[in-house]
Amino acid sequence: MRKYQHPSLKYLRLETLPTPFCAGCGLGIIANCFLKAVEELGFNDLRSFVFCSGIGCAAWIPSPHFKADSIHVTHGRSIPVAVGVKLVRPELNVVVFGGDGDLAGIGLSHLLHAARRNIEITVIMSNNMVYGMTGGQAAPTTPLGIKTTTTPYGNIEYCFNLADLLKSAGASYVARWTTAHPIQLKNSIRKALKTNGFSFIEVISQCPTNFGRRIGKAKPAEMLNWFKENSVSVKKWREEGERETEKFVVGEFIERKKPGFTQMIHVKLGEAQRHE
Ligand SMILES: Cc1ncc(C[n+]2csc(CCOP(=O)(O)OP(=O)(O)O)c2C)c(N)n1
Ligand code: SF4
Ligand SMILES: [Mg+2]
Repeated sequence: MRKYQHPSLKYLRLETLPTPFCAGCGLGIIANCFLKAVEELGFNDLRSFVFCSGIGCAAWIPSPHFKADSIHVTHGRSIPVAVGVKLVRPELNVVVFGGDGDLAGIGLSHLLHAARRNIEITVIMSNNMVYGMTGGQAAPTTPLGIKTTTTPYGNIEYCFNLADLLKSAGASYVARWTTAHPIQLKNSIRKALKTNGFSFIEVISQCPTNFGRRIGKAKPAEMLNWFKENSVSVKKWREEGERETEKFVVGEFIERKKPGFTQMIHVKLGEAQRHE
């Protein structure tokens, strides 16, 4: 009898497993959803992909685990590298994985400008609401009032609504889900990979070690229940006037067709050559 092999295993460098993620971390769910989406889209391997990531736990999703070309760069700088790769090799699927600190803290301006240019790359951001790797410091995504190592009496800063911000910046596709919505997340990743422009998916994800423990939800399941019970659809949120809310607003924020940056640059290059 043939031994059952999980379909995603063919995309992984088995010698790099297990991953360094803590038990119950949401990053495994994100990786799993991504590989399931890739499989459903009919890719038998990851040869047509290039993955870029910066620093932080989330940045470890593709590198070194995915059997693909991947670039692990300095903190916050994954997007410029991804943009460079896409400009030189537009036929490749360029995907960035990163954390909220990496992409929305130190790397925020790169993220916004990539969305504004609508460059044809996919960015998947794990939002665990803290700097997980360095011990759970507050990030620009930490909700108001939450206790972290750097906000022991509760955070007094408002956090970004990143999905909304990326929509305003000009991205072609923007969605937000939590790790308690794996089917919706997988379907969004499929859409993002097929988007002919900038696609951004924010995934609210559990960091039981450096976040959950400090907010009284040390068990991963408690965090997943928190996400599930406190999610509201973007449709309902809009109907209710887009008010500031403590809920997790989930769904697709925008899906629109407009030319991407590499497409436009190649048109302009052609025009310039004809005028020489
Ligand atoms: C230039 C620079 N500044 C600070 C750090 C320290 N540092 C490493 S990871 C990290 C934050 C990671 O948080 P996030 O991107 O949210 O990823 P997570 O670990 O939460 O998945 C920081 C500040 C660094 N490596 N380089
Ligand atoms: S510190 Fe948090 S984000 Fe990092 S691997 Fe552990 S649980 Fe996951
Ligand atoms: Mg983080």
